[in-house]
Amino acid sequence: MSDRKTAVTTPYTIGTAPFRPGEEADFGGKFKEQPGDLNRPDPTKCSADDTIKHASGLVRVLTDDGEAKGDWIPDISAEQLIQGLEYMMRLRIFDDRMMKMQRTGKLSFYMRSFGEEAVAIAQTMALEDNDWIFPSYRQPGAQFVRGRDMVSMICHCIGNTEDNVRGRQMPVHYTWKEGRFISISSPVGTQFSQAVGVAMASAYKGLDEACITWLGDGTSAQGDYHYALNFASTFKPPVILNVVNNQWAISTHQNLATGGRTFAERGLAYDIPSIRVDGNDFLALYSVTRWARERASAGLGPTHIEVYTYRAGAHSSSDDPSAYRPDDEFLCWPGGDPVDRLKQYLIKSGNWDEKNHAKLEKKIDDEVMTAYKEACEFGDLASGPYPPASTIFTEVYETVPWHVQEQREELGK
Ligand SMILES: Cc1ncc(C[n+]2csc(CCOP(=O)(O)OP(=O)(O)O)c2C)c(N)n1
Ligand SMILES: [Mg+2]
Repeated sequence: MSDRKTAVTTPYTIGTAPFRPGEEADFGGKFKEQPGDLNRPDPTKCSADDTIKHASGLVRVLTDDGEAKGDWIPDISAEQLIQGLEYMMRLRIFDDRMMKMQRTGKLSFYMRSFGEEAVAIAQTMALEDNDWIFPSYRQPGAQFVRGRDMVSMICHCIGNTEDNVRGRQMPVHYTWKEGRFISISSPVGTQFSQAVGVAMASAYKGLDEACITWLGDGTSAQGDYHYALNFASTFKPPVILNVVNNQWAISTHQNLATGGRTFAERGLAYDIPSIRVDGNDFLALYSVTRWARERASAGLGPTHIEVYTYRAGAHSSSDDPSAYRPDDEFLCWPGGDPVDRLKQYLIKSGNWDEKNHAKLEKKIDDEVMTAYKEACEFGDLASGPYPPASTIFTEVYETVPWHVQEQREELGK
């Protein structure tokens, strides 16, 4: 892997992208790290020192031949795995349809989770129902696991009268109180400290309610990441802190953010057990997250995880990756496609087949289109209706401050 090129001539090595448009992308074929390389430490006793190898290595379960191997094989049934596959398929089909809506002027903006579907889905499935989710814009899939209705998600993306945040958020910046899915913020990284704070409150109240949060490789350069790790290190609350290293922060490659070490290794300096996991391996992700959840229940506090994956799609509907990377780079990613890898594993273990897969794909696509039509009954982007202007002033403060009241009166709403 030639991923340590130098951006400028200095006495130091400053990382840049391994391949640029017009170059041939080549990540060396397969990962050198293999399932079975790393042990699964006892979650109820593990210290940061016990994870030194896990922070620089890569926890995998699925082999290159699509079998499960090693200490990290999770305790999960075939039915649950089929459910996980269905959630991932739903997210991918939903994303594809919504992206088409954006391209035809029916949504103002959109962001896909393409290539990273396993992340939010496997990790949320590994949690308890009363755990709190502090996502970035790349984890809307957690809502499918928690059972959010697609119509309500589309109403939000349109910003119509049934949008549960009344147009106060950009599309895809979901919030869903019933599912303990905390509002996604546009300024990246704020969720990390919030998750640690809520986890501290949960520990203080003696509740077995963990928090999970994610931020990107680029976002880990924000102070928010370090504030959160510092508090997590000091107070040891039940929190799962994920850095999703999907190789890119819009057009900036992750090599520029690390300085050479892995993202996972940074957690060791805060004395937090830290694990690097193949983010396209559903079984490995589920297993590592379950392990972290067991640590939280046992009162051992935080776990820091680097989810190693690849952003296969554009950053957002406003981005054109052909300006900064080869178009087919994602096809060379050694982690492959998370949906296809779980599908092949289920087929190989005799629990799934192509016929069922095609049938399910068609069923989900019909569901998405039916949900879109239903959502438009509450207003479409071109002609509304939209939430009334008065909602700018409501549902934010329990007691409306005088200056907001004054502005509302001035507007006459
Ligand atoms: C505080 C802040 N700075 C900059 C931005 C603009 N911005 C939005 S996403 C993004 C890149 C984030 O990349 P990464 O953290 O790797 O997440 P990914 O998109 O890859 O999931 C940037 C710079 C922002 N939204 N907020
Ligand atoms: Mg990124």
